[in-house]
Amino acid sequence: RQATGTAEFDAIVIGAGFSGLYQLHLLRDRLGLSVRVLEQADGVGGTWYWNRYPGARCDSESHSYCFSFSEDLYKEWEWTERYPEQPEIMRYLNWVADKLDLKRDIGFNTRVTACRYDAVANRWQVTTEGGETLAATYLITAVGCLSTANVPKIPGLESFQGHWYHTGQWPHEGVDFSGLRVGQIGTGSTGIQAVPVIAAQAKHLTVFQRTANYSVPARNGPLSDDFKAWTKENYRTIREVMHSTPNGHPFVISDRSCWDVSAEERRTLYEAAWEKGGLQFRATFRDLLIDKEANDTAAEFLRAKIREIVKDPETAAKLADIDHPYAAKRPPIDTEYFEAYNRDNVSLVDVRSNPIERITPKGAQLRDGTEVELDIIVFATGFDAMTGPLLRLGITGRDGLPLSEAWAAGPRTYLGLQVAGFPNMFTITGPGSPSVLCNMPIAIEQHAEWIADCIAHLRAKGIARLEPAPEAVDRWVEHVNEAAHATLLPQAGHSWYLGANVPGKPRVFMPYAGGMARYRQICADVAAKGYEGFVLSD
Ligand code: NA7
Repeated sequence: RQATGTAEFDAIVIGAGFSGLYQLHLLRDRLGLSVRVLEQADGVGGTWYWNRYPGARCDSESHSYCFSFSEDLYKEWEWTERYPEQPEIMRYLNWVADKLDLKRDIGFNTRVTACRYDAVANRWQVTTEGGETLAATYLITAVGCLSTANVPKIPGLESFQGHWYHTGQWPHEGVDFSGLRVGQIGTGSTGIQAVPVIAAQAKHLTVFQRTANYSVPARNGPLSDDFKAWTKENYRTIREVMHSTPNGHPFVISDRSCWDVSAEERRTLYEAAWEKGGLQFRATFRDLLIDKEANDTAAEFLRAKIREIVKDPETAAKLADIDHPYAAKRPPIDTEYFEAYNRDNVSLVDVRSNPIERITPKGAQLRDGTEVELDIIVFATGFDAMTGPLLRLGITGRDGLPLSEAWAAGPRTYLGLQVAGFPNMFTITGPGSPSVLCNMPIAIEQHAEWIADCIAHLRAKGIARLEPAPEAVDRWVEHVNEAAHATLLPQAGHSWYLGANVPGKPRVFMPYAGGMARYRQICADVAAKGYEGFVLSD
């Protein structure tokens, strides 16, 4: 700490979720840098610290939703279920943080309000809500992609006499729904997890659906001792698979085309995938995400399942009225989601045809004049994804350029890792990276390792600053666009991949859809060519 009161470090990392924890470990314990992590919560966990809503569980399988950089760490932890539940992930991340002795370098309850690049000193000046000032050569944002809650501005919400909650800002003490009339807005991955759990407790649950969604059963359950032993014995193979597939999951996407088999065989394969459950459903054929007609066969199979499960034909029709290709939006997986609509205490309102016009003191007023009386409103309405968490950090780069201005027409990065005009700032899982289309820890490990290697290079060579050349950013943005348009993903016009869920947000397809394995290779090549596309200066 200097006389000015500014605490000086080599690197400042913002966020203490999976990304921030691993980045701290790499920079501090492998490179020997002085590092400070700033975290607004009072504990580690990031996304999992905040998302404590009923049914909160990861869609990646537990043996893949963890760090795999250390064989010892991987083998020492024991998961209990096929998919880890929020409290178990929190236990895991706290265990990792303690094991690697990370907490002593994390400032908790510390919200960053501004990050300013000082070109003369070549330092990032960071200010916190509590009035602290810190400075470092390297600024690394580890703020996650889905951490800025999107609460729709429905008129009258302030007049509501009941309680309302967003799933991503859930009270730590939980919410007791017993005997209460609950309204849930949103049927994305989160909403689909929450419905059956809330329905089991509430007096009545009304689900307000704007966009119907596919879902495949998760088939969650306790892990057998045999499986646990198998994951440990096969650590290397599992890691190799996760590193070689486009989505970082521990399963292989079939190299079979949907058209290689007869309609009957196709049905048998879909049926087997449905029984097996989980995200693997989309791996049934290699062309499901690139060939619309191939996708239609999966989509129709899944719609038929909804009609089969849901007894009331009118409700089934609303749930199956899905307007986008399967997996063009993030495909949810569930535990008894569609089954929940067979309960007497669950009803579905299609708010596309009959929107909520306003929230009244007593509930939700629909366009057709109906007032649905509610005691609690649950907003499962998602996030200002990818750019939201970065833009709220108050970042200004070279020549006082605010990030919000640099990205006024949508995010522009090189490799999702750096922004032109923001020297020595690195964005883990930034827009333009494949992270949200990938099993997250696999993407995070690659980003954090690449950043650590890059910083090691700069220090070894005595290079003061690194930032992308504008032409490299142009080329990457174009490549991200091409990669998206080679798939069906942009066809889901209302997805958060496009920023379409937040009114006024520029519509840019943000994630890199070219696959994690390909991306890993591109990043490695860039580094091997002396950080091609970056400007390195003294
Ligand atoms: P998502 O996937 O963005 O889903 C949000 C849901 O909320 C979706 O059904 C939206 O409908 C709906 N929504 C949003 N705003 C409104 C308004 N104003 N009125 C009615 N309905 C609305 O977020 P999740 O939290 O479920 O999942 C985020 C990620 O977490 C997920 O992808 C996984 O990676 C884990 P829409 O589709 O926009 O019409």
